[in-house]
Amino acid sequence: MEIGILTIFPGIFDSPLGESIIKRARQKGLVDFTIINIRDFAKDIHKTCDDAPYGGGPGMVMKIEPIYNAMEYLEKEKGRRPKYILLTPQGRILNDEMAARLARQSFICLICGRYEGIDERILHFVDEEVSIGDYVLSGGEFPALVLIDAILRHIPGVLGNSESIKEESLNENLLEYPQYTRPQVFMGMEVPAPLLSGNHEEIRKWRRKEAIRKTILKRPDLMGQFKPTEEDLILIREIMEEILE
Ligand code: 6GU
Repeated sequence: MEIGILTIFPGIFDSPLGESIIKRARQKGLVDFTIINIRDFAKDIHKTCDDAPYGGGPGMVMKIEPIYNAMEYLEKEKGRRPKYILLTPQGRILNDEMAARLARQSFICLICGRYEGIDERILHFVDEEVSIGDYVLSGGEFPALVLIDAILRHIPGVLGNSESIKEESLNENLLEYPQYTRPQVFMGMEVPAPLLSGNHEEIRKWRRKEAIRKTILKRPDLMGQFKPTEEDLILIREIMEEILE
């Protein structure tokens, strides 16, 4: 997958894209980044990327020409048009389904605006607007990194075997079951007995039940989408009785 990034702060991307899973994905040739400094495409002597809003008011607005010029450059360089995604708090809120869908694209370009906004005419040139949640961030750079991480996890080969197993339970709309490692007792807190039993069926059932319990207690909103099996229904009844005890 090719990912273009248009930003006035290219330095923000250096370390996050050069570590861990994303670094490994690049080394394997599974993803290639082209980071473009929008400022390089401002044509005036001062390299102006923002200006006062028409109609007055506070703050500055990102100009459209430098962004448009950067888009043209990217397309000429790569010989094709990417799917353009604008990171903005006005976009659709990112979820894993969206990330999986974008992972099937071969070329995307993320446009990072500053919070105060971009000239509205940018919308004529972008395919999608994405937000990462209902809170204010000063720019689209961190959201772009969040989106990249979420997307890459859906590209075959990016995750090792032991990493990708985790995906499945999340897809089912359940939180992960609780995990423990040594020591067996820490400050008097013991690892739950079923995990020490060596009985695979007992361990599987305990994990399933605790994943459901965690979801009910911490993210009850997810339970609406959860499709319980016959066994799950029995576990849910047990959990409810334990909660009401
Ligand atoms: Cl994509 N951009 C900004 N500036 N703030 C955000 C956001 C994006 N998503 C949530 N808050």
